[in-house]
Parts: sequence; structure tokens; C-alpha cells
Amino acid sequence: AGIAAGATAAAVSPGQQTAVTSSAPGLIPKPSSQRALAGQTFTLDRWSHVGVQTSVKEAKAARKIAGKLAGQLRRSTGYPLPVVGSRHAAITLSTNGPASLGAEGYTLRSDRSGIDVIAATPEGLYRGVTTLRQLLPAKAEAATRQAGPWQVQGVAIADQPRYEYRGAMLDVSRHFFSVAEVKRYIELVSLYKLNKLHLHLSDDQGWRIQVDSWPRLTTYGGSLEVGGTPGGSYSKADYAEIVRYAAEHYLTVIPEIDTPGHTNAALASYAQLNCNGVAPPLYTGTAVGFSSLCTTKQITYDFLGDVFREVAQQNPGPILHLGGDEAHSTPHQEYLDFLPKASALVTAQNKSVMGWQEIAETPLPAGSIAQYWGTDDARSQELARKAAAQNAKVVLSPANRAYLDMKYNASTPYGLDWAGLVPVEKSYSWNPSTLIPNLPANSIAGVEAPLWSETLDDIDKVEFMAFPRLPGIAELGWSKEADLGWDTYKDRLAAQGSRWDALSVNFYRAPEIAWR
Ligand code: TNX
Repeated sequence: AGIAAGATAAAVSPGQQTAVTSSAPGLIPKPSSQRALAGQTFTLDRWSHVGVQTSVKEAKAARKIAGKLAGQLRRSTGYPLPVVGSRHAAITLSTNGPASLGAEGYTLRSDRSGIDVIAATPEGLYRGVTTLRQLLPAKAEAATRQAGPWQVQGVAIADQPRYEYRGAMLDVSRHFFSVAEVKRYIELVSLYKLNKLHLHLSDDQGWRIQVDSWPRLTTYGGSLEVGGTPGGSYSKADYAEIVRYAAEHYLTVIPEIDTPGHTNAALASYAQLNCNGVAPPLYTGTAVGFSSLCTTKQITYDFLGDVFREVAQQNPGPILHLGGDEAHSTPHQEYLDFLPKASALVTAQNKSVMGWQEIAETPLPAGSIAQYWGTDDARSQELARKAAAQNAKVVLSPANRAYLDMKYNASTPYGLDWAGLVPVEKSYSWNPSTLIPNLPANSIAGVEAPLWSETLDDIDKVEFMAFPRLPGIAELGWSKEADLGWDTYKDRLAAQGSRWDALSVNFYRAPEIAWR
């Protein structure tokens, strides 16, 4: 099958695509173009091989992708599925595609002779393999051996993302999540082609990342969580394992150290960080806006210099998020003075600044990103435009649509509702390019679905809130504007239910979806 590289972008014209929409597979996010190939069903069997075609430079990464795919399919099919270098395998994965595919683009063709996934990079190949997984029967995701047949319909797909930034945020501060829980979230979100994992690592209730120069941040500041139960923190080895696992799933980790507000855990750990020199007690409630770093003390900047250095060292990605939200206890002028100084400490570590929308009121270094979390209110929209006006990019996380911690409806057992109830349709039915009036299209970097954990103390609850809404946000970030639409999305979403069952995802069976 390795030579039948027919699924180039040019091979899938829009006309052909519309003619066969009814038989196109139900993929999320919807690919840029797809064409069903009638009568071309492929069947995986016990003699199938997985072939890898790649350059020397990309061989290790490509083999790893092939190995992971084969490993999963071995578990569910029971077939040997050796990974080979041959061009004549049943499934061929190639990184030798044209550069025009871009970093994340790929083509996928399945026909009766085999399946080819072709990309220009390992990242693009990984995105293509997530599509292949959705083309296989749902039971292919199972952890134990299932009965075949293992058929894939004939299809020619050419695909690339709409936006460069497609993220999920996990708040590990309000409740601590173990490395194993974070890994599980990584696995699940990477299935929908997200490429950023934003970790909210510090807040009033807990500091979760080790900083050797300020050890009490974790030993004391990380000891509890909301409700007063034991918290926890990531050692450097733990954190390195999260970063490694995220990279293996083609997610870049964006660490957030929230400043100058949301800092009670740090203030409780070191008395000298407080303006009055007195450490407050640890906090295990859920109020916001009561804490602030002492922006007029030099030690605050020495502290942040150390913290950002050690956090930067633990994160190979190019972005460091400094929070900046809800600094209600920082006098406004002090906030305006503080933020550029904190930003400079981030850029001194060769990282770009990311922060919540409030940072747009301050001058931002080149290459900064402001994260919109508004609810269609004029003030938040204005902040997004202010960011764009100073050439910063904007990531869209509208709280009334993209916040995965909002309840679905009044009887959802956990979650918050300050931004309103967010049923599945509402979380999906918005257009990133028109959400904020007069925000230039080229200033939008993409979308992110944050999940705050005040009410969520384990990964099962996280899954319940994220699924089924997260795939919708992922589609808004990936798929073409013309392809978005609740009526057809709803049907594709329904088909994910059996996949989540196979993966044991604790998803909310929203009654408006005809799960199958
Ligand atoms: C607001 S949105 C916050 C968080 C809360 C969240 C709960 C934002 C930047 N800050 O501190 O956890 O609401 O939904």
C-alpha cells in the first residue's frame, strides 16, 4: 500500500466531497476534505504489518507513533502486527510527505489494498493516526481482545488545522491530580488533535511544581487542597514524566504560575513575600480575589525570577503563563506596574508571555498571548481587542461556552454555574472568528477549554465534565468554518459514545445525543 499515495490534497476536490457526504465517516474534528471510496473496504487481519517510511532524522519519532498504534491494535485485535520498514505493509505511516502539508497536516487513504497515512512531520503523522483510530471500529480502543472483523471504509482524506493553538487546561491546584491522572487526561484530549496542555500549577489552595530555591512552596504550600484533604505536588522527576508523556502525544505543556493574585499558597509558605511580613494560613475554600503578591517589595521579583527560571527549565515549550487574572486585592496601579516587570522575568527565560485577558491592559512583550475568558461582556471583548492592538495573539476560552467546569444543567452533580449552564450544544455552537466583534481574524491564535477543579477531586469527575464537550472545542479549533454545524456534529458526536465506552471514559450521556 506504500506506493498508493493517492490521497493528496489535490485528489479531494470540494465537489467530490459534497457528493458523498452521506457516506463520509463520522470523524471529530471533521477533516478539511474527505471522500468516500465506494466498494473499497480495507480489512486488518492476522498477517497485517505496520510499515514506517521516514527520514533518518524522524525515524525514532515515526517508529514510536507506529509502535503505539500497533500496540493498541495488538491489545484489541490479538494480531501480531509487527512494525516494519517495508513499503508493502497493510498500514503504512510516512513522514515523507510534501512540506505543503504543513507541520500538522496529513493525508490518509484507505482502500482495499491498505491504508496510507502521509505527513511531512511526525506531528502531522500523529494527527493522522488519531484519524485512523476513529476510522477503525470502536472496539479497537478496548484494552482486551475483541472479536473482529476489523474493517475500515474506503476513504481519501486531506486534513490540516484551522488554528495553531488548540488547548486544554487542567487546574491541578484547587484539587491535586496525580501523574497517572494527568496522563489519562493527556491520552483522552490528544485523541481530538489538541496540541497544548495548559497546567494551572499554582493558586490560593496549592502550589504543585517543585522549585528547589523555594522548597516550602511544595512541602507546605502544596500540602492541602480544596476541602482540606491532602494535596500534593510534582517532583522534578514527576513533572519531567508529564512533559515527556505530553510530548509523546504531541501536546506542548504550558505551565501557569498565577500572579499577582491567586497566590495564597506561596504567601502562606514564605512570610517575607507578604507586605506585612506575616504568612497567612493555608486556604482550602473556593473564594477568589483575596490574595496578592507584595508588588512593592524587591523580594517578590527575586522570587519570581527564581520560580520562572526553574519552571522554564522544566518546560521545553516556548510559552510560560503568568496568570494575571482576578487580581482584586492588588491596587490597580500596582497591577499595571507589576505586570511588565513580571513579563520581563518571563522573557528573560526565553519564553513568550501568556496570561489571562487582564494582562492586555499592560504593555506586552512581542509574541505574547492573552487568554480571553469573557462571557460576551463588553469589558472582556475590549480587553481582547486591546491585546490585538498591541500585536499580541488571543486564545479564546469564553467561560459561558468553553469552560468545562460549568454545569451542563441545573442537576449536574458537580461543577460551577457562575458563567451560566453550558449544555453540549451551547459549548459547540459558536464561531471563533466572530465571537468578539472587531477582533482582527489574524490575531486569533486559537481556542482552549479550561477545566477548573474547585468541585472536581478525581479524574472520573474531570472526564464527566470534559466529555462530551471537549471534542466540540477541539473541532472549533481544527475544522474549517464552513464545516461547523450542530446538526451534523451531533450525529458525529453520537458515534464517539461507543469509543468512550471502549476506553472506559466516564462521559456524560447528554440525553439530546443519540449515543451509539
Ligand atoms: C474564574 S477564569 C477563574 C478561576 C476559577 C474559575 C472557576 C479565571 C481566569 N479565573 O480562578 O477557578 O473562574 O470557573
